[in-house]
Amino acid sequence: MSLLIRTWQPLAAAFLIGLSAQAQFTDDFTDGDFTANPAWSGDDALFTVVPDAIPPNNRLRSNSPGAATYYLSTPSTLAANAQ
Ligand SMILES: [Ca+2]
Repeated sequence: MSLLIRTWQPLAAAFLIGLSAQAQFTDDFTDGDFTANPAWSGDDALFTVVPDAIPPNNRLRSNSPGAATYYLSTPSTLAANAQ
């Protein structure tokens, strides 16, 4: 019986990790615009979207001249469904 549990524990862990990954929100900024689809808000004057080394991907970059506290956020319903 313990052999069966030891065999299935890694599979169960991989399954649960896969489920938790579905609760993550991602944005690849391929449209080059973080103010729409989805709309990110916050200190938007301190951010810009720049081309990534691998087209068509883009990257969100900070324009802050130095160390500071700034943020962007976007609403998501994924967290409400996470377990
Ligand atoms: Ca966008």
